[in-house]
Amino acid sequence: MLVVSEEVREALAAHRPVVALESTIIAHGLPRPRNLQVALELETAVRQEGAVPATIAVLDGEPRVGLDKEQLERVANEDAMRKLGHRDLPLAVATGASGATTVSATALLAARAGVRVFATGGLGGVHREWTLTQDESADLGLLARTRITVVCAGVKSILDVPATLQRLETLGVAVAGYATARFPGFYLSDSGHPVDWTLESPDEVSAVMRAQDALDGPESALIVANPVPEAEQLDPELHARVLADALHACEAEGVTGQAVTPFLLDYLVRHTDGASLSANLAAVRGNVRLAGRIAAAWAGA
Ligand code: PSU
Ligand code: MN
Repeated sequence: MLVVSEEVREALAAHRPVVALESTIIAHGLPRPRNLQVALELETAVRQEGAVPATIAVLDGEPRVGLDKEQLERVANEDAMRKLGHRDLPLAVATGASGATTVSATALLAARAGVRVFATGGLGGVHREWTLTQDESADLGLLARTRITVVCAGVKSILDVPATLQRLETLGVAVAGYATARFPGFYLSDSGHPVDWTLESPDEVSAVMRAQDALDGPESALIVANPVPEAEQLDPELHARVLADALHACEAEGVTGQAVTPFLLDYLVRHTDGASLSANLAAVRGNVRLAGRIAAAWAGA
């Protein structure tokens, strides 16, 4: 049922490094036409680390692992691209729909294809209004049951960061900071919350992956939380001020449910003069490069 591109299939068969990339960030997380440029740029960054990129999406009901340029263009530009979490996959397949995959759907498809390392921007998590809405991303539950290594820059500060860390603990998902003892804050190098473990090199990450397999515990993920470099982060004061304003505006305008995240992200981009977008891209770029190096260490292990 999975359509794995020839390049990705050959790389996996030869035990060469492969990095899975999600597509929701392209279809729904970035403005056009910047989104297509970023999609191509991220694939190039993976190649520069000596790994093969495998961007994942569902096109006309076919879950695809590894997209060509034309297929990437469809993901970036088609209005009919849905946002697919893992629960949506059978529905999209059976109805022939097309959609970009979130972290949960990407992790599931990557693992089924035999791709062990996955790079993204930020994970979904627990929303601040959880007590009213019970809105917690399906990313967390899926990562508790999928053997994959996800390189991310933490979660966005528009979410409830400590609640998200607590849920990851409860669900039994391993979390390690990469060269930091602090959980990154997506736009910021430090969310203000600690992590229990720090890994210092791709080899060390790869050793943890081997230990996960050897221990044969529940099939859970490893989250490698990689901070955006301090020089490229959003100014923390600007971040705090605009985030507070955005949360107020959201409440004042009565924005709720699925509309909350796009509203807040758009507000941040508009009220930081694009600085939040620059920090966002710097974070994703760094994650993709690190994932390439981890995939190389894993392939050589
Ligand atoms: N965080 C970002 N940008 C994104 C997402 C998260 O900074 O585009 C996307 C990811 O694909 C993530 C998804 O898996 O949002 C989570 O959505 P939800 O909360 O609906 O599960
Ligand atoms: Mn959500």
